Amino acid sequence: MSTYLDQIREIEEQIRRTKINKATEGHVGRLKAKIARLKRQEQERTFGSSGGAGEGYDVKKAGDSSVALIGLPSVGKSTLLNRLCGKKISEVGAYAFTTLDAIPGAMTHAGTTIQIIDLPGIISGASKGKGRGKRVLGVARGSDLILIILDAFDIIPHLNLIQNELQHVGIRLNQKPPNIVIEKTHRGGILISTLKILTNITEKTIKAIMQEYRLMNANITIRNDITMDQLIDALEGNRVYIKSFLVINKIDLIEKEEREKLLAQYPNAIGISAGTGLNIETLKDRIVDHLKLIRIYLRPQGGETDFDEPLIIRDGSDIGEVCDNLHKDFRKEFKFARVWGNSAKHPGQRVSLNHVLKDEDILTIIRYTR
Ligand SMILES: Nc1nc2c(ncn2[C@@H]2O[C@H](COP(=O)(O)OP(=O)(O)O)[C@@H](O)[C@H]2O)c(=O)[nH]1
Ligand SMILES: [Mg+2]
Repeated sequence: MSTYLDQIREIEEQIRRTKINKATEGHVGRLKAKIARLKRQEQERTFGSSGGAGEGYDVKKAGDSSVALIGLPSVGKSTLLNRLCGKKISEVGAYAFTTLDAIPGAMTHAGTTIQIIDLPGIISGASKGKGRGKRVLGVARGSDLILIILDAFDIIPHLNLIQNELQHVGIRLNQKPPNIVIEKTHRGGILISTLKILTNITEKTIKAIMQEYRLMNANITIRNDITMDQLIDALEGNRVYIKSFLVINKIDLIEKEEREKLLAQYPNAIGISAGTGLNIETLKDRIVDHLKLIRIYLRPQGGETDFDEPLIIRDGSDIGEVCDNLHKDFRKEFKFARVWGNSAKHPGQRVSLNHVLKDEDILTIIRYTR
């Protein structure tokens, strides 16, 4: 039995017993930081220090974005993959663990091609290396959207388990990364500057947690109303922030009235039947919406705009990212660009690499040619 796990459990128990108030907050903060460190050590021990995807599971990114299907065995992930991609890609089975590899498929919808990855069923303890779980979670870390697939008859226990496992490997669902900048200094202790009033954490606790990370002299700038856990996330680093929603499958087996009652309890969920195809088009729309993709029409210098095949990129991308998307050398060879459309102050505005594009912009990139 791992001593790390014993220690973690013991500290968690201590936190549970402590009533959080102004007097105990710093103490709890330190305990939480200790847990985060122990978890990291435990992960490094089990998986090596990278913490990323394991060998054999480097699913190559294809398409405009990738979506990971996460769920326990037999909830219908493989059935759903086949349904979304319109053909049989993944084996469906009535028994657990039919899928042993991550299986990617391509879904085309609303002008985009999206990679859907069917992952082997997650089981309890996956983040600690069980059932190839670590690799599964590694692929999930690299995706743009995570769909938590649930069986309509097993929602609560599965949901809790999956959320715990994802949390444990540093995946934060539907959270914005906390806006915290930490700069080490040589003297002067810890200087805290905040742009908003902090309602969830005191300055004393911030200092206590930072000391737990051996940061005695540092400037910390906090731009939003953070919690203890978010500060620890920032100090740990290696966290990924991914969008997610729940997909409740097999609703064909539930009476209509019961269905509505059930779904009303999960506002962030969509009810579907991968088996019969019920609500699949709505699910596809939702996937595309959540990925926040935009279309960019490219116009070669002195040529015609290609309106037929827009470049699909993530909302918020700048021209530098478009360059990376087009060719590995484009960023180096970039001279300037011109944009027409929603992001342009005037038609044909001359812009640089950090210009952020908007949906349906027309873009011309001018490069130094060698
Ligand atoms: N009634 C019903 N059965 C389904 C549905 N989706 C999947 N199944 C069945 O559930 C079992 C497990 O499906 P599978 O796709 O292999 O699950 P996975 O282990 O999560 O990949 C199979 O027998 C499927 O036919 C559904 O929407 N309704
Ligand atoms: Mg499967």
